[in-house]
Amino acid sequence: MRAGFGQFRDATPEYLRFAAQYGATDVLLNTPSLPGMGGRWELHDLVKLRLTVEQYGLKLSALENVPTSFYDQIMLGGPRRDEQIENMVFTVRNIARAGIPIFGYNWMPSHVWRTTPASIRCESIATAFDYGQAKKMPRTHDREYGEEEMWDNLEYWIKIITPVAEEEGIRLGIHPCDPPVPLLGGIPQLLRSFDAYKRLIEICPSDCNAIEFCQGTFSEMEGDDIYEMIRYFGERNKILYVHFRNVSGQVPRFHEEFINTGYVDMYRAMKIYHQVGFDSFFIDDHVPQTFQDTSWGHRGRAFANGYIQALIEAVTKEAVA
Ligand SMILES: [Mn+2]
Repeated sequence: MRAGFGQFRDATPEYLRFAAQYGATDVLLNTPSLPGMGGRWELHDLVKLRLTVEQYGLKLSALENVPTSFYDQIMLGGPRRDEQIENMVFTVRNIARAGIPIFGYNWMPSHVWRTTPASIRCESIATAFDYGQAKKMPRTHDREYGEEEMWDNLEYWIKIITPVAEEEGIRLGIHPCDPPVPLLGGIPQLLRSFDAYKRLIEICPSDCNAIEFCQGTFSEMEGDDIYEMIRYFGERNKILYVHFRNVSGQVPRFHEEFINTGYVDMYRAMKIYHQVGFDSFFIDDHVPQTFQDTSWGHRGRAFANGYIQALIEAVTKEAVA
């Protein structure tokens, strides 16, 4: 188990030096700003990304997300779906051939939603969500979409892309819909529960049809047990990597928290990853904003990453002792 940094777009010397200085081994880039002409990424641009990261002694272990415009019609079943599928197959093959072993993406045509932020410990600012407020927001697309048509679109895609991933030796995983509520802006938040993820992995029983395990979002799922979900998906080798962050509670209302002050016992969680033989990396995902921190959150992330490193050390040494 390893600690990584991620959630920055570009492989700049500043971010990479920061990650290396704080002892990370793995790096994840989120929606790197590559020339996406024609809605797809080229092999040479992806190879260049990996080589840049490796110059700092780090491993480019995953790419997270492509621009939503690359595959919105795949999610919604629009008229350009097949063209987008062709381009996405091209991109996924290129990510694999560039030597990047994991591609994580999401199934949220209208992205992550939050409502008014919360002031937490000593005026730190954390993002928050209140379903009551969000329900008043207007539709984000042309019409309201149905739950089952969204499942049909997802199944159609998974059945096409999984064999491609197997052929190329790349693992794909989907981030849960955040916040995990039934509907936002007229779009079903399909992957919002333990049951929904069981259904997803059963579409194609393959190591290449897996999960970008945002523990933060899984912890937000109403009525579901986070420890049980880590164990269930961990034992089945479905967890590609982990967004290791904490929240105050579950939907319909929650705010984000410091890594060690949310409702989830992170030590207990880390022990389960270790017990099930999880062998990949953790990143902080996002952190509360504190005094004089940068917008990316260098201070907050250094704290969270150090906490992750300490937990990994603790559970690993305990198991040996
Ligand atoms: Mn996440």
